Amino acid sequence: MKNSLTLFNEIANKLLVDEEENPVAEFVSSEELFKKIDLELSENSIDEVRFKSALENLVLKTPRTATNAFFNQLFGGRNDRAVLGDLLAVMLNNSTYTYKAAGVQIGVEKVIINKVLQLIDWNKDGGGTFATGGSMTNFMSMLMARDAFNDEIRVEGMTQENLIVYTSIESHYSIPKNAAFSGIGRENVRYIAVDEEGRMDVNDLKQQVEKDVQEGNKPVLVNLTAGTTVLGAFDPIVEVSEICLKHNIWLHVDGAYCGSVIFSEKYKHLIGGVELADSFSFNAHKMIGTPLTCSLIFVKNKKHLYDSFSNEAKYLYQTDEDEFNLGKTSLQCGRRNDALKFWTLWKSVGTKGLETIVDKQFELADIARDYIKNNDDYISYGIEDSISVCFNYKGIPAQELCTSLYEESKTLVGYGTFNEDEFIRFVTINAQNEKEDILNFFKTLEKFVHSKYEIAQLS
Ligand code: ABU
Repeated sequence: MKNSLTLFNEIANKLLVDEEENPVAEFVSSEELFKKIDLELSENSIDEVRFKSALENLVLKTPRTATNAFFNQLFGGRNDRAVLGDLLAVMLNNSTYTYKAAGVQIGVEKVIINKVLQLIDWNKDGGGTFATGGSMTNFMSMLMARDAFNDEIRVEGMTQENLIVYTSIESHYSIPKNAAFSGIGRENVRYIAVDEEGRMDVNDLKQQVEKDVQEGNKPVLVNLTAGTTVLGAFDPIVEVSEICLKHNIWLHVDGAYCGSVIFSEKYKHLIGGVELADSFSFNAHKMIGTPLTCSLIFVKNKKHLYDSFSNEAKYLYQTDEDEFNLGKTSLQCGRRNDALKFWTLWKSVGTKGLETIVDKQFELADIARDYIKNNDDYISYGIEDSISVCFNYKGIPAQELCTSLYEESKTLVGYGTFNEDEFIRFVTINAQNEKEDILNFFKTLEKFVHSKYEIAQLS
């Protein structure tokens, strides 16, 4: 039997070669999935030839998120050095809850957390940890906000108090879900209006908070977004922090999408004032380009992580201090090592290299915006200083166009809405792309529209 690593190399190489020629995988509809792909699990083992062929087929038919034709989501590309780290993490298979089980890998996580804390100026009392995604880091912030408001809730359960959470109408859908999970309740989420560029309207927030205070409700959390999912807008941190300070409300900055601007001299002003928040999160699997998932949350005072997430467990914590038993500040128990892929990348390119990765995405977005501005067939719906480039082409409904491009295996791009408008959301998050990849996207789109809509109408 062939060693599985040899098999991995053979299949991975085949994928790399195929991706060059076919950046979009053949479309397999959900209706046809089980007919077209051999996914069946049988009673008995199968021979190596059939196993390899089933695996190869599965890999080659899987949607390609690492190529220069994937602009659909808030991640993309394949960073070699980060992939190396993740492969090693799988080989090592540590669980990062204790020093005993993870040893030097705990150091990997701590060094990343400490470096980022320095960037925010939270290195004195601050702390941080990794979670399974942006929804979970938002959840952690909500739990810490709840417990900071009333530290008996985690002991006695929810009291009669109406705890209130504020977030903009453009924020991530995890906020109402997390309000349900945390016992705060979906109905206690106040959706704050945004301005014409998708940023939280500070006056609306102020009025809502004051109304709640007058009515005897208890404001506990304001969730700001650094990079809204559709437009990529950044909420105003400094002004909101004044409201939070006045009413003693926890301020979280959800930078899952674009919080990584913290690494860029040119763009870090977009999260200016982040040090005024109580917690801040970002996903390195988004702008930094590590494999999924690599989500980090930071707090100004690490006491809150311990207050909300630690629990004694004699069968687990048997050596070393809390400081090195990272399970004491984590939402999870068993926890995969998501830090190593970030570390291998950071170690190899340096902090300057991370900055280049972030800046490149804005450069690519500027190229796309210029193209749109200089071509009358496009209408722009986006904002500047964003890596989500939003537009429509020749008045074709965005949903229809994105779905056709997908089903005909041309390119993967999604659509979004803001106010009354629906448009294509083209995300330039793959820092391995170059100008020609961006221009190729537009060429592909135009050629597709020409053959599907224009020639078809003539004939
Ligand atoms: N946090 C996931 C957002 C997904 C998307 O809008 O592409």
